[in-house]
Amino acid sequence: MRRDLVFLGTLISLVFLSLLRSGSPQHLAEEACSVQILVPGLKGDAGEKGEKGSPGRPGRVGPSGEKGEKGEMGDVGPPGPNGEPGIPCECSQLRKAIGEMDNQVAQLTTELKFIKNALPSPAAVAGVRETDTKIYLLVKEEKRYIDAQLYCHGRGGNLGMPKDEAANGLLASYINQAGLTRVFIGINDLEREGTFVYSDRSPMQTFNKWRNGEPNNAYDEEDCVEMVASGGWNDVACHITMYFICEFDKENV
Ligand SMILES: [Ca+2]
Ligand SMILES: [Ca+2]
Repeated sequence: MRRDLVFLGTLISLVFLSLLRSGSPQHLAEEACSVQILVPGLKGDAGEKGEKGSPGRPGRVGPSGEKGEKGEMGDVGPPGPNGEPGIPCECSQLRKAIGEMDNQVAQLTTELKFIKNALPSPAAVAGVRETDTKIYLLVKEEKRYIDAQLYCHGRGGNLGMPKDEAANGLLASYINQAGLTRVFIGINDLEREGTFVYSDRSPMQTFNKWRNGEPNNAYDEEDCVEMVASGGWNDVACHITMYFICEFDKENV
């Protein structure tokens, strides 16, 4: 814009000058001085730099960029801190308990020796019955046949298995003296109906003490055997509960 004004001013000055030259030559020198005043002078020195302007307004918010691709999986992190130390083994207490138990075992062994040597019938004192080879234990807990067998087996024995007249008579007197009428003994036909075996799986021999009319497999569900106070046998349902007699081989005790 400024350049255009300068140019326009120069143009007007030249036109005015040419008019003066063509119209009044005698006043040329005089007029030329006044004309020179109209002609723009030389460009001045650059002015001092202005003060810095105030910052402009912020621009409009641009459009959101495209979604970036999923980054790669990071490295495995460093291991976590160590856990707190565990409770130390109370070994001294365990040793102490074991030591006390050793003392008790020694004491019981001494007492048992005394009983066996001093008394005529140690079995009676201990509440069991015994023969030369067996020990019988009447268990006064009502259990199903299978649980009774598990109980005896868990203690290294079996349900009582009377395999001759002497053993059968011993069990019968045991039941009578305890004031009972019936107990489970270790005989069953669980595997094959009508084929009774002892609970150690040994087969039935010629000896038996079936009561009259037994075994009758009543209601088609009698696969276990009880002994009544007379010493007789009767097949009964296995799921009923009653007391029972365990037997143990002396050599295994
Ligand atoms: Ca049966
Ligand atoms: Ca029966």
